[in-house]
Amino acid sequence: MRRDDQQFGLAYLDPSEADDYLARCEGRVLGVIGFGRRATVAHATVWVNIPVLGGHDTCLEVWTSDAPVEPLAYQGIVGASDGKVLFASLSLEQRAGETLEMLAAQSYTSIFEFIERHGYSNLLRVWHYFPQINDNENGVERYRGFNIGRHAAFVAGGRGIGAASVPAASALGSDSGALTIYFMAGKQPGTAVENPRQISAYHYPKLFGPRSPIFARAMSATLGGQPGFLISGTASIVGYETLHRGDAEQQAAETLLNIRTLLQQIPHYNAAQGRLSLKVYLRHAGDLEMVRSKVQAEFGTACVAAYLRSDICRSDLLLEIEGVYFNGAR
Ligand code: 3EB
Repeated sequence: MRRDDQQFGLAYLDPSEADDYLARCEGRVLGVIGFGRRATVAHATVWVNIPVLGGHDTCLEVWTSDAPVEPLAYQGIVGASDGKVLFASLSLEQRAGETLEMLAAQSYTSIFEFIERHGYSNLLRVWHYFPQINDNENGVERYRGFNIGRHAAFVAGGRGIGAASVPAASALGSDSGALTIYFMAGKQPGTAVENPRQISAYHYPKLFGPRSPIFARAMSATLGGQPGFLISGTASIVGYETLHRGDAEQQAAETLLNIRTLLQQIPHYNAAQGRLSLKVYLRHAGDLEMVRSKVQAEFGTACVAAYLRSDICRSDLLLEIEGVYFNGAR
């Protein structure tokens, strides 16, 4: 049923589909992330507590390689690598007296150590989830505190903050649980792609926090021999400002225009032949039907999309969409 289970790629699956899929991909599974209600899965799964919208209780994000993988584990980070890329995750529980800033710095420091130790030093894509993203902690919004810690780890790790060293990313609020991060890193670097409609996030003015977020709008990389394109969390931001405050419909249109603009940056983009998967985060579940119809109108039914209920890192953003595009023969 899945067209891409022999290739490098990802699928969003219901638990009822997952066992067969995982059996077909045995030995090639890079990672499984579960959203929504916990279910029994025939593979180690990282759980993120954000509700799944659209009728299913659970959504499993399954990343597979076209080649055999081997497991990796070191100091609380677990994952797998296929010889070209590594996929791994970590969860850090926030204890009394700790701030999210501290956890962010610790996580990134461990991630850099992990990828360098295993020889995959190029961070390509990072996903972050943590609770109360828009709440205050010690006088600073938790997301902004997260940015301070991430920035400190980049500096301490001797990593530059620019096109050559910044991964694609997303950062979303979860309903509860630890700071959960999963990531992909390559032996070879990818190529960071920016959106000409937007200021690079790492150049955001201080208005959005003392330290800018560190991510590229997208990352172009060869994955399993195919040209791949990893699109960061994308929202209704033009320049550095949120547009259409309070209007989810216009935010959806602006977000889709930003995604289309990113896809147009890559020479291999082929709307008819490529495979596009989107993960759509909605602050308000009630916007599901409206956003889904806009996504379908923009990308058609060939685009696979998962819909989740989540807080977004700026309190005036009502939705955010991330994506993965492959131009590979089916
Ligand atoms: C934005 O464009 C929206 O902090 O890693 C999108 C993707 C966003 C990644 C991050 C934040 C991050 O600024 C927010």
